[in-house]
Amino acid sequence: METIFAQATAPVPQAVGIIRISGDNAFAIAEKIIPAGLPDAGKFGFRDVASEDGEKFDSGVVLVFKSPNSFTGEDVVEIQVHGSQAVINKILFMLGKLGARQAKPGEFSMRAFMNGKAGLADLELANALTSSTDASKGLRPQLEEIRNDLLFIISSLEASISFPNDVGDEDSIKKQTTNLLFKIKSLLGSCSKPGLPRVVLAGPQNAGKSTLFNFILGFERTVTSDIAGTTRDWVPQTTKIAGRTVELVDGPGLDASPDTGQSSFRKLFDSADCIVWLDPAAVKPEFADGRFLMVQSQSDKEGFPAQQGWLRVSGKYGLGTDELYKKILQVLGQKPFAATERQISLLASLENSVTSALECQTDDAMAFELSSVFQMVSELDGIGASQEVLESIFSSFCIGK
Ligand SMILES: Nc1nc2c(ncn2[C@@H]2O[C@H](COP(=O)(O)OP(=O)(O)OP(=O)(O)O)[C@@H](O)[C@H]2O)c(=O)[nH]1
Ligand SMILES: [Mg+2]
Repeated sequence: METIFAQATAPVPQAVGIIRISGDNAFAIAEKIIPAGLPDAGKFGFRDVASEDGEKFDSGVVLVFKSPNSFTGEDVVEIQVHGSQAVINKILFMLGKLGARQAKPGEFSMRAFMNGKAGLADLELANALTSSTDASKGLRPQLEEIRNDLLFIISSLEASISFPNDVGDEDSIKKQTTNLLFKIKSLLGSCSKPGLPRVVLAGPQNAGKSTLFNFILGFERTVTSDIAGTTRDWVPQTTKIAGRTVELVDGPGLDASPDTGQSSFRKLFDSADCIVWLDPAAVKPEFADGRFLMVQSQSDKEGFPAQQGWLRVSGKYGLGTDELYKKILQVLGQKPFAATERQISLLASLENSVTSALECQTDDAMAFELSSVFQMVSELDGIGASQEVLESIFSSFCIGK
């Protein structure tokens, strides 16, 4: 394969900058800028990095990986120099002059995938996980299990179609398919989106959202006042709630009418993992779902009798907040698998298709429906995905990955 190169670290001031070179000529090209020669494959060494005319750019650690024992599966050289962007740019420029090509976004990962070094589900996740998250397990083992179950069910169906007199246990096929559906449902239920869980404080104007926001953070992040409509925009802040890191969002006042749910706020609500709905008067919004916690705010004030099903909290004095934190953690749950939006929506389609397969009246129809499910599993872990699909997924990665 054509030799590609890129800076694998972000172009920001930092102690170390890493340059990655991968492809058929990676060793030959790297040798031209490392006068003392490359360390042996699988080893690393401290080397000067210099131009072909002997101008020394820097010195650093050089790592050599011989195909197939590298991230991409190709010959790879990694050069770790000091983080000066000027020096790194000079080295990148030299590599271009020596016949290597600047990698496209995600091209290293795409080569790793093409060479069977990693599954798409894991690479995609690894990319998404760069924003920190507590969930860290990939989907690959679960997908493999689903794939094996599917293969078994489809081949049992094929056998029953071809030899109707010999194989006749339709109930067992249905049972296995029902089990498969259960596995998909539970996998979907245990997937969280990468990134921090998002907790949104919402409710009518003057409900006390910003006051509670500031109380949770422990400092005056947003302005509070008795003028309705003080907060005009969404204010996100990373913080800890009972030990769990979350993105807490304070927002402008909303009313509880159904229209509110249709408005542009809907987008933020859709992306929220938990919505704390504050209202001293305890008017429940019609669009509340399982992610909503109903909170009667300003509970220290008189005049708002307690309502059933509502927590009572005073952001001003911190009353009821421990109970609120507990409930927030319950809504967030602990989801062991992180997945991207694409993976979650494909898993949801899997669930729908297996449900339809179970409703099929004939073995033929069921086998047909399940083969489409098989295609979807392939798309999830990348096996059988078209070149265009792969390119579009990997192009969302950073250069250098
Ligand atoms: N007594 C009491 N007053 C509160 C409490 N929470 C908020 N307030 C007061 O209620 C008024 C509105 O509070 P904010 O926190 O600004 O309300 P908000 O929901 O952010 O309002 P908008 O940003 O305008 O939508 C302020 O005068 C606060 O001091 C509370 O728990 N107890
Ligand atoms: Mg406010």
